[in-house]
Amino acid sequence: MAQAGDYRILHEADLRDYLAGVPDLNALLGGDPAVWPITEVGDGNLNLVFIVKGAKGGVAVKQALPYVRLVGESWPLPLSRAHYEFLALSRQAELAPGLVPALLHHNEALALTVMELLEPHIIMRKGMVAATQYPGFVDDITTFMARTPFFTSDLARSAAEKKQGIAAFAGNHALCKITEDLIFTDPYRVAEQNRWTAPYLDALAAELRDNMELHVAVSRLKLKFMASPEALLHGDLHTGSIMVTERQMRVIDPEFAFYGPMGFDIGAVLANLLMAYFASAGHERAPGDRQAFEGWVLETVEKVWAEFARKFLDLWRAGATGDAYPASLFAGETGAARLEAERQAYMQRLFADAVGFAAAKTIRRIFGLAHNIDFELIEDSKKRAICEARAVRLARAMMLETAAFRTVADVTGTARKLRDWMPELSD
Ligand code: SR1
Ligand code: MG
Repeated sequence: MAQAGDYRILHEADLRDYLAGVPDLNALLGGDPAVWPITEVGDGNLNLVFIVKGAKGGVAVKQALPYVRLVGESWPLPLSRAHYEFLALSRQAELAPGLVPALLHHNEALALTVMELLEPHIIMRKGMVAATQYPGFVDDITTFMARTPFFTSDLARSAAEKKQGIAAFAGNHALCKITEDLIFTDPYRVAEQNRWTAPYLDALAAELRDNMELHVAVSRLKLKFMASPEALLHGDLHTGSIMVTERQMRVIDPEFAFYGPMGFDIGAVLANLLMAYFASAGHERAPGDRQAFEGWVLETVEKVWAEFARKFLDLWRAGATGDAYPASLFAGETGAARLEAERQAYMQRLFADAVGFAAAKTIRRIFGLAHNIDFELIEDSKKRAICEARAVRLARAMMLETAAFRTVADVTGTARKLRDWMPELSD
């Protein structure tokens, strides 16, 4: 793992020399290293990301900074996150082949990873702001969402293997702490880094600070996040961590990976689609001009859950090689029927977890430190606040009345009804 002292931030000239000095990368890039264009393109919150192009090919290079890029050196952050990201990408590549970028090179000391350059893929969030539909997305994301947790869970692994998995990621606690603070705590208290579309959302922000029922609900979710190592999670599975073309998808950036509750990643995907839906009205150039896109988003929310559940259950029915639910306890027809009922109950519990986590993921993007471009690119702040208030209304209900959302159609139906709801704003 990266050691203090061995590490240095690689600026353009250093990076050029470094890549030229790695024979495989030099050959892959090709031509004269002196003329390789190198562009820093990182627009995430934590790291440096470079695109390097040679005569023959290109690569993406990611280097962890020893601090949070979004905030600066006043917020130090361990370089070891690059180790966990590399480890997670390696596991995900085995479990969900072709759905993460190919790994080309890793340097632990420099906290640096070189990956396949994804072209012409773009960050899905950006595409959705432009109202682009992605017909290949559901199949790819649900394969990733089903296979990576299933094959790292007690349903597929022996107790010993599972605990080794937990141990391998247990050191990534600084990244978990970011989630624990920024998602499950800060939006519900006075925190220096909180921000929202003021003054319009002032009353909603105050409600988050004062509503004890919300504090209980979000604290239950926080505990579940901290104390339920069900499977290997991506840990930050929003639409900014997904690169797409119309037909292809790759999941990137698993630096928040750890063993946690499966519903957290599922909730992240659902929440980010729902936020794209609510933000869409704010990007209209003419009334109704994004209707087809909005219909596709809600259909996608429904299909993501349905396809995820189908694929996960298929894996469980076909390959329950783990120590949970021993076959010897479910013998015969009665046992098979009881086990199937148990699987259905498991999925219902997982859905409820996803609904709760989706709510928390939405609220943090509107009142916490890290916002998203879905809303941020709506220039007119009153318009933005209206879109955000609709998303918050759904999220608030999902957090406080989780059991009322029995099916994914309950979620999309409520979202649809809120599409044109006019909130009362502060002024
Ligand atoms: C300080 S990091 C803020 C956020 O950026 C990452 O993408 C995670 O979502 C994290 O919560
Ligand atoms: Mg990221």
